[in-house]
Amino acid sequence: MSQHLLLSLVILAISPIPGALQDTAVSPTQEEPEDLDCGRPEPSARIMGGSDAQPGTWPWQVSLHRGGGHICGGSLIAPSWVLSAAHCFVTNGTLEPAAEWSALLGAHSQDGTPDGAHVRAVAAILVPDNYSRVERGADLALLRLAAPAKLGPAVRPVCLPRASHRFAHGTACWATGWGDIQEADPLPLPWVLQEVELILLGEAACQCLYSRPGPFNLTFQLLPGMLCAGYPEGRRDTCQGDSGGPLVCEEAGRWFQAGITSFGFGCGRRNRPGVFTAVAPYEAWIREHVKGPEPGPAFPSQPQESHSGLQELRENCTIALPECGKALQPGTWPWEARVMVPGSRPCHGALVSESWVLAPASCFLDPISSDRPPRDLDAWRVLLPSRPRAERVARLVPHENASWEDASDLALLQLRAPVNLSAAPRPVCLPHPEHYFLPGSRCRLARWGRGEPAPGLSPLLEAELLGGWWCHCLYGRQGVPVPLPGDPPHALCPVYLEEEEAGRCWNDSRWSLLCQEEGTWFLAGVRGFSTGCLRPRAFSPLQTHGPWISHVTRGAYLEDQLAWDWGPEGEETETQTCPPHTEHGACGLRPEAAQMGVQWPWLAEVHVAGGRVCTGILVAPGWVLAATHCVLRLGSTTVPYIEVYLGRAGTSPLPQGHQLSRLVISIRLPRHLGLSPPLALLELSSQVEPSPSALPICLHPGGVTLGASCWVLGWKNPQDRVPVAAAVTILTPRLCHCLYQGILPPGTLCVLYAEGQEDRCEVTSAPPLLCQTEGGSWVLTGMAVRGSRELFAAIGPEEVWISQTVGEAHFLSPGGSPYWPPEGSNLCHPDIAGASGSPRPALFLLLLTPLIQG
Ligand code: 4AZ
Repeated sequence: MSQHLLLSLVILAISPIPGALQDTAVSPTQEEPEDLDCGRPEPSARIMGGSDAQPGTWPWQVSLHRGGGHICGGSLIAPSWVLSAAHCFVTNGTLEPAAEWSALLGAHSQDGTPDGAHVRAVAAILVPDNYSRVERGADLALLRLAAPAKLGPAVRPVCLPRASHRFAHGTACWATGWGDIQEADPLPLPWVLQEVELILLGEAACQCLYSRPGPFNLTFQLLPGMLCAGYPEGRRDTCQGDSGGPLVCEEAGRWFQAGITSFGFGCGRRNRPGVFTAVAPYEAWIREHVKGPEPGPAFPSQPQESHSGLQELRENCTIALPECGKALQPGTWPWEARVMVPGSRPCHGALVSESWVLAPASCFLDPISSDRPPRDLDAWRVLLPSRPRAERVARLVPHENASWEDASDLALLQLRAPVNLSAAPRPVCLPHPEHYFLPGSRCRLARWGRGEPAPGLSPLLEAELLGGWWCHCLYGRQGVPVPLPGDPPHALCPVYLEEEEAGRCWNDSRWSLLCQEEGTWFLAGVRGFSTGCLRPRAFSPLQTHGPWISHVTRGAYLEDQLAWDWGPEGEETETQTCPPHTEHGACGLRPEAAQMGVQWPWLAEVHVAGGRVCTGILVAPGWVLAATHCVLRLGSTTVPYIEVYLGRAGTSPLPQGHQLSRLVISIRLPRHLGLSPPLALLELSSQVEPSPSALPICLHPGGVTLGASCWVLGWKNPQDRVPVAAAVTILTPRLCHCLYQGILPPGTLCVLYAEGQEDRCEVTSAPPLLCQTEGGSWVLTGMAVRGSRELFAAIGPEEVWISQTVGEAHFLSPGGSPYWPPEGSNLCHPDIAGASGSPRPALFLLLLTPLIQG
């Protein structure tokens, strides 16, 4: 359907009721000749959460077709006139040609044409001049049929209310249509007309519900000429495809059309009732435009309850709270379901509604012959918390793409009888597809599937959710842009707030990720994989599966986001990509704007016994590189007691759990560089989990590449150790050689500080030289030479030593042009040689050199 209004972003707008309507308003006391019997179905006798209508119950219901299919609903108001919604016929501000439309009258199902049903061509479509978009109101249209409808038991007009009439809020009315039965879930064959009872909500109640921030953090201003009907708790509602159809209320034995289905925020969502165009305010407009020889619409007088004005004032604002995801204590999950299949270990899943349990499909399907469904469902049992007896299983519905390896390893099990939901068991909440779990959300693990965790592993671990950029760049697929907030993420990543306990191995256990929003728990991700023995760090998001789950279960608790502070990431709208990974994973990541975690994830403080603090750089999960002269006393033969801190940004406060420390258990020196080599590799007592506060930097075998920008990273003050970066240019080897008159050991880099940046970092801590490549990776290029601000021991030439020592150093592939353009002469200009004490005048000379030499 082209009028795709689902989740249409709703804007704040107040526009006055169109003046034309008021000018021509008809006096309520004026008696109309009652030329048409209306609003009376033949005596005898979805819409979301609705049910099949009986044939003939709603004889004014019209189905409006274009291109051979049902697009919108409508209502017959006179033999030649159908009332519908403007948005069905206006695309990009243009009214579609009437000739493309036809009206199906007297239909009960869209499948076949039963007695009395007939089709009429549409001769004209009229839309109010002030209609622009649904959220701005005036969403109504009049359709003139090319020939009058054949009135009969299945085809009769509805009554219209007069402009003065107010339908009392709290009235139970009915909406009808062939629209979707849930968001993105079309009405199945045989397309029987659906009916649903909806309660009229007063303006104040509706505005109150729609003023609560919703997805995309937008609210909606209810305008005059709109009315709401539904329930704060949602679940019963109109949906896409019902638009233009009628909302009718019975008064004095006749059915009056109170509203035209217009829009809403999704379908059946909590606190998001359907919004309808109120028909009464448009009496004058309808009368004015319905012309012709046949009888016009009927506006029979309606008894008006006198206190309706007061009702609006008395109405209170009832917000519905989620019915899912409530846990009294973390760790005792009231939705925890254990599926017992004879002959295998219990499979852990989650209760998602009164009758459905979600669990991995791989628990139940044979990976080799997964197309063969299990036959012994009779013997299966489901154990739920606080239930005296095990539940029996009626049905197993594997995800259509269920396989052992991918993120759709999901199956739904239907219980034979629904369970009574109380404190326990209670279903967990599931996210809608556009759900955005805020960075920093609090999460925990829950058992998932059949893996047996090693004793002592605690799912009670508390974690914080990483921002989308970090999660995607640490674990995401390369070359795929970082999903924007509101787009489904590829992964959800928790960072644990407790230190990893050494010696525990998380291999072989499977977990799901529960995340909390305002005290309500969501099943956010499943199948967290762990690499090595580390804790599971990337989960497959469940949100893309929400529509499948609600399609199968028809009752799962899908919830909108409950927390809204999007922070800087939410405002980030530019698509971003990630720097390349190496064979050992991500390295050298640093977001443009500092988000959660530290700004320099690989920067370590190396605390040497005796009080000295040196700069260190994490080059692998268990290794830090530092300048030898800083960590080892000259001539000393014993390894000092050294502690390494990661995840610190000086004294600035960091979220709990982001700081970690390790002891140094060995120091390796590159002996091939002589007796006092400049670089030292420090082996840590245990590896660190990659995170925004502890992530190895990248290395580059060839040194620096063209286009890289380089910095000396240190701290200004050794006491508070707040990191500072000074911009530098690395000088060409020839200039370096000339400046220092060839006295430098091979592999020494010389830098020139940007104007005014010379004194930013103090030198006794031996700061590193870093460069950011054009691809975005941060590369460790050098470590400071003792006592110098300008000289650095190059890292690139030590690739073999580093790789052999640490095993998983992140050497980027050597591609890329070198940093320096080819140099002409090897000779030093006499004025440059010897100017090493003051590199700035020397650089000046360098720039002049071609001229001098020329
Ligand atoms: C639609 O897209 C639509 N839940 C109609 C009604 C509602 C939402 C969407 C109200 O036509």
